[in-house]
Formats: sequence, structure tokens, C-alpha cells
Amino acid sequence: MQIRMVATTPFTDQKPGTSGLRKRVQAFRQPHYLENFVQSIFDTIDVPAGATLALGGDGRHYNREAIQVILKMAAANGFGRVLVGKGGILSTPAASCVIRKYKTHGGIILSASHNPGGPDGDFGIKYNTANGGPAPEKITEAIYAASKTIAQYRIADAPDIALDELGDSRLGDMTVSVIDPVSDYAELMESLFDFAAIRALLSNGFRIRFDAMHAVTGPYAREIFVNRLGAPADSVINAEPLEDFGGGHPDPNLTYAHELVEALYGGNAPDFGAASDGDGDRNMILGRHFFVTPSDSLAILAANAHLVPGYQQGLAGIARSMPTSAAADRVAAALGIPCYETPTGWKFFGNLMDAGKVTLCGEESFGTGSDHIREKDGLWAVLFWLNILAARKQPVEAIVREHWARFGRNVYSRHDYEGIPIDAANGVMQRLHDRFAELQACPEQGRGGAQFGHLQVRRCDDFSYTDPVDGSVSQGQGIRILFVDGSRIVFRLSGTGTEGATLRIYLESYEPDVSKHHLDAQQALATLISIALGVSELRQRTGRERPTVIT
Ligand code: G16
Repeated sequence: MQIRMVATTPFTDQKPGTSGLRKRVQAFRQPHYLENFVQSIFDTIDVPAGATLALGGDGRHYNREAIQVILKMAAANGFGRVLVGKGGILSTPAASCVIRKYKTHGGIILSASHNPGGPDGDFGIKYNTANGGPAPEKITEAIYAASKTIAQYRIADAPDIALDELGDSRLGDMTVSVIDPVSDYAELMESLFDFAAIRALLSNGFRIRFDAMHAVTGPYAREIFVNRLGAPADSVINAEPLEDFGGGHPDPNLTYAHELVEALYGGNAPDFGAASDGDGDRNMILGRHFFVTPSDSLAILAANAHLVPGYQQGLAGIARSMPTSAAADRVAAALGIPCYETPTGWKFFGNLMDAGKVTLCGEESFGTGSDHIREKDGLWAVLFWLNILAARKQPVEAIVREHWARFGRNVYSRHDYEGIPIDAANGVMQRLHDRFAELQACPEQGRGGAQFGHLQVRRCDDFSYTDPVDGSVSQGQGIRILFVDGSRIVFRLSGTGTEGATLRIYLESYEPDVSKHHLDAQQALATLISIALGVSELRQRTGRERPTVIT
């Protein structure tokens, strides 16, 4: 096998975002673009000779081609073995499971997650370290730095490898092992949850519907829900992974998972509904005519973890991203365990889990997971819910309402303004920064914070996080307007979009009064929504009258 050194010049836009490098497929198709980034990863991680790499993606358009390139580059960069998912497909949680189970040096995951796919859609690539989790910022920054000075990459001259048959083949000195990740993942799930109790629930007329959104989780969901738990075959819909997700937007929220939402809000609705995203790490949970916010879901899983075999020994702690509601904090306080508040991005949970400080983690962006792997995990969350439902024998809505009655309700919503001009988005953020002094209380001058009806501002800041394990500091993680009564508004620019900017507004208030728990979140948050629009001048600056997506 001949190894070629190919001369190249840097691209200036290879800075990883919240979760790896995400760009249009056309951007990745530029000559040398993918190769430059992959070589920057390999140069940064200092591959020990003969090391093993895990490799796979969510099956979107360009996945297969990219895998062939990466295999040839892995062989040329001294890897001894690469574990590839069959057909080049690995869900993100399964990749994390494989990295940990087979103790690989790390893994490369090809996914743009919930972003649309196809020739005109998005593609993405990220590196996960040996703990199975997304590389921390110091590594992604180093990869970016390497991408700015790269002058050559190494690639083997070899034919493509067949990816559809299980087993080993050779690429020069390197072994390529095509593996079936579904059984490894299903076994891990069986070790955590009471499958017998869930099987009994499903055989007693409890009806579920899982929407795989033509993305990666279809085969995993069929194996677990249908083959191992006995659910009827039509419980899993859109189960065939497609390169373009059937033209859909594989984002499990109320807007994009509309087929599932219509079924759960329609006549003769199933008892439980769930969906997962492009790469299988997100989840949305629905009851009959009822939506569980991701923030509430995390809190409810934590409060009921004692009912689930894998978590019966207790939780070490909980972590949530800053924009996620504080519902989980209340559960942590009741359990007498710590709750950590991190910036957005699963990579911030890795250190806390590795250090044994937290067991459960969650984000408002439909992500929930635990220390069983180092990624968020869509099917895991669905199974956790089913285990709770099997143990409590109550409908989803009753479980949520009882939770609110006990802990109070953190009323929550996120408004996304997608695809707005970058300058306008930056203008909104700058305007908010400029208003900090005017909005917040100034005790030195004997002045309280700005008053909006019954709400008074206490403080404004731009969230900054110091990792309690390694002391690293991450600044500029979202503008917060915090009110005296505990309500808050958070403004953040998304780090996962590929077109213009996506501005997210996160709104939260706390309602202890059970008689008000029935209120629709948009209604209950109406005052905060109008304050958010007023102080940010969002409509004037972006020309947008309403959000693209509300969750
Ligand atoms: C990624 C990250 C999550 C993050 C989400 C939204 O999820 O892994 O930690 O919460 O993006 O990030 P942003 O608000 O910056 O768009 P995924 O499922 O896209 O990998």
C-alpha cells in the first residue's frame, strides 16, 4: 500500500461549533476540505502506532464517501484497526458505547444531527475521545488551530472497503472491522432497565409509538421495542434510515416531528410517543395529548430514578446546561445531591461524569443521558420513561402533574429565530450587552433593577463557566436577564446551524400554585416574551415578526 503526502492549503472556516464541524454537503465536497479537517484531528490527537479508532455516521448523504476517505487516512496515519458500523452507520450513542466497550483511542462521528440532509443539506464531523464523549474545548480549539496551518495530509492509495458485510478486511497494515453496533447497544440498555416490566406493560394494552424520522435509530428501535420488548411492529414509524431523511428535518420537536405529534394529539391516540433525531442522541417525550418539556423530563427521570434497576443505587449528582430550566435543581435539592450548571454542549458534562460527580445530565435541546456512556442518548431516555411508566402504572400526564404538585412547575419555553443575518443577530446580542447597566440594580447608587409590570430585574450577565474538574474557563455562553422572583430570559446564538445565525430565546418562570399549572406555557410566559422582544429590539433589528420554532 502506498501512502501519499498531499500538499494542501488551509481553509479558514473549520472552527468546530457546539458539536463538531457542521457545514453544507457542498462545503465538505470542496477538494481537500474533509481531508484537511481529518488530518487536523489526527495531528492534534497524536495517534499512538497501532491504535484503534471507532468510525461511523448517521447515514446521511456523503456518509459513505467520507468514511472511505477517513479509512484511507487512518491507515496512512498509523492506526492499527478501525471499527466501523455496518453500512458506515453508527448512532452517536452507539458510537460512544463502542468506544468505551472496545477501549478505542477515540472515534470519529459523521453527523449534522438534527439538521436536514441530502445533497443540498448539511454534513458534519466530530471527534470523540477515549472516554466516549465529545472532545473538550481545549482539543477542538487545537484542531481548529491545526486546520489554520495545515500544509499536507496523508492518505493511502487503496481500493474502497466493503462496508455492508460484517467481518474484517485489510487496508495495508490496518484492519477494518465492520461491526453490528445494534446488539452492543441493546445489551447495554438491557443491563440498565427492567425489560421484563416494560414487556409486561406493553402486553397489557399500553400502546407506544416511536418515530425514528427516517434517521439512524430505526434499526435500534426495532430491535429493542419490537424484537426484545414485544411491541407491535407498527409501533416504530419511519424506521428506514434514508440518506435525506425522506426530505424531512430529523429534529424531534413539536414542529418537525409533526406526524407523531398529530397521532398523539389525535383520536384514539397511543399512550406514549417518542421521537429521536438524525444521529439518535436527542429525544422528545409525549403522553396522550401531552408534551413533556426536555427540562421537565430530566427532573422527572431524576425524581424517579430509584424505580429503575441501573440507577437504584442512587445518583451522584445532576448536571444541566445553563439555558435548561431549574426543575432538576429542585429534585437535586430534595435528594440532597449537587446540581451543576454548565454551558450548552454535551462536551461540558464529560469531566463531571468521569470524575464521578454526576450520574444524570440533560439539556433543554431535547438531550438527556447518563454516565452509562458519554453522549446524550435518545432511546435510553425513552426506555427510562417506559421503565417509570411500567413501575408507576400511571399516564404520562399524571406523572408530570404530580411532579409539578410536589416541586412546583418551572414554566419553560424556547423561541428560535432561524436563518437570520449574522450581523443582525450580533446586533441584538450587542444591544443587550449595552443595556446591562441600565437594566440591572445598582446598590451603590441606591437604584433597583428595571421594573416591567410586576417583574423587576435583579442582574444581567454573560454566562461564564469554570470547569470544577480541570479549572478551564468558558466565557460568552449566553446573556441572562435574571429577575427578582427567579424568572429569567436567556439569549444565545446557536452553535449548530449552517445558514446565517439562529438566535435562541429561553424563557422561564416558576409557578408553585397548582391551580395555575394547567396554563399553556406561552400564555404563562407572555409577559417575559414581550420583555424579551422589547429589550432586545429583535423585531426591529431582524425584521422577524415571530419565531421559526417554539418548543
Ligand atoms: C448539540 C449539542 C448539544 C446542544 C445542542 C444545541 O446537539 O450536542 O449539547 O445543546 O447542539 O446547541 P445550539 O443551541 O448551539 O444549537 P446535537 O444533537 O445537535 O448534537
